[in-house]
Amino acid sequence: MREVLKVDVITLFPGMLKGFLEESMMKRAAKAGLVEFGLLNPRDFTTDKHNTTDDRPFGGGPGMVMKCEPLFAAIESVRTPESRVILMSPSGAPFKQADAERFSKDWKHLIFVCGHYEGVDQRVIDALVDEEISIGDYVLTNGALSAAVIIDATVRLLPGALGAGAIATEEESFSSGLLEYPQYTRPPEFRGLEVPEILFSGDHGKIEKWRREQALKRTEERRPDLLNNSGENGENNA
Ligand code: 21W
Repeated sequence: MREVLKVDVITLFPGMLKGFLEESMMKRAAKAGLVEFGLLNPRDFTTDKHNTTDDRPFGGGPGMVMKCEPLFAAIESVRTPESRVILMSPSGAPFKQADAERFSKDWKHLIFVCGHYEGVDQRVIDALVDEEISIGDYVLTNGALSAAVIIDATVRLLPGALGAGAIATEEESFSSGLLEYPQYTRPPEFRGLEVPEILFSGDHGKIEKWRREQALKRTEERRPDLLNNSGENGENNA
């Protein structure tokens, strides 16, 4: 049985996460004692009178770099030997479902450090960061929303986080390695738009086979990269 997962987020924009953490499954998981959230603002760890969190890059160049002192102080205020420190960074490793599974199982304390401006002083990364993660190939203004994405994907995997009628992970997209098959519900005809006849056949073997074919066709069309059957995906999309 899992102990409570502590999740701290260090960000200059805690307001971007506050609403998210107080809504929906995050709120429920916290109320149920599965997870405990903390928000820390590096600005609160500054000691100069202007509360400086960033400065110009040595060597020149555009933008600003997040300074060591406030980030070290913020991280060290919550870090224990059991913490995993994760930097949200456009140069990080691409986030995968397997990472969410790992975070939900292997650690009792996650600390997400969100960058801003042009990045974070490398000494923070070298001294305190265990891994760097990106959520995809597009440019955000800061790491706060990316941390929300990781937290959402992780918390829903905590035992007891899904309500009744929880879907087994095995059946889900990205765990099977395929995209999902198309789904339909009542009515059987809407504005002349019909539901595929096979779904009314009652032949569960045939329905299963049709769904697998649909999932495969969709994956070939939209995400051929997922079908690279080398085992590289760590999945079994048969
Ligand atoms: C955007 C930070 C651009 C830095 C060295 C010299 C976290 C993110 C972020 C941001 C730069 C993620 C540079 C997908 C994202 C994030 C803010 C550029 C330029 N470095 N996943 N010059 N996309 N973004 N640094 O943007 O913090 S995870």
